Amino acid sequence: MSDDALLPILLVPDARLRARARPVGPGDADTVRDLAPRMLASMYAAPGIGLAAPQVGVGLRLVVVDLQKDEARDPLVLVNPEIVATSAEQATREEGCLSLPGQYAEVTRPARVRLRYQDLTGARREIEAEGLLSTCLQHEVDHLDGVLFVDHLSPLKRNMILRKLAKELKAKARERA
Ligand code: GNR
Ligand code: NI
Repeated sequence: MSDDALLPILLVPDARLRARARPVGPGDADTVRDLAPRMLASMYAAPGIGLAAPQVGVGLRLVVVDLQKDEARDPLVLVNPEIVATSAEQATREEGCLSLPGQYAEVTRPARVRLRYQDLTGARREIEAEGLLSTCLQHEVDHLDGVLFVDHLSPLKRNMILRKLAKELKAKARERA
């Protein structure tokens, strides 16, 4: 199937965002070849700088990322990404998530990460990231484990954000009715 339609992005509290995704295997080659470009298109349309397969209802360890600096596209597709090393140094950055639209909070994570993954051809690759790319990659790998950026906050801040989101989504649903 080769359908260019955008993939709907699941919103909290969809249970599929809380499930652990399974590794991509040799039998998933067709699925991944079809899904990766559609995930990229959906990410660009949102717009966002990253998207994990569970956010579009697919429980596979597949992530797309593009920081889109200077409007030049530089898509990165990561199959079975794994964080293999993190810096002791931490960094705090404001995060948002397409599955929690309109919600933002400062999250502290390791400043730098080394990530192992496979590209679309199945070749093993490794990258080291810092800055926004480091934050984004950690945020995406979290999604594969059913973890959201609000899980890194205090229960008080997390609940404030979740309640605010629920209220805003309810108001939006009412507007549409
Ligand atoms: O578009 C996104 N921006 C962003 C900003 C700071 C930290 C992480 C991100 S990822 C997010 C898209 C998304 O929800 N990916 O899962
Ligand atoms: Ni996200």
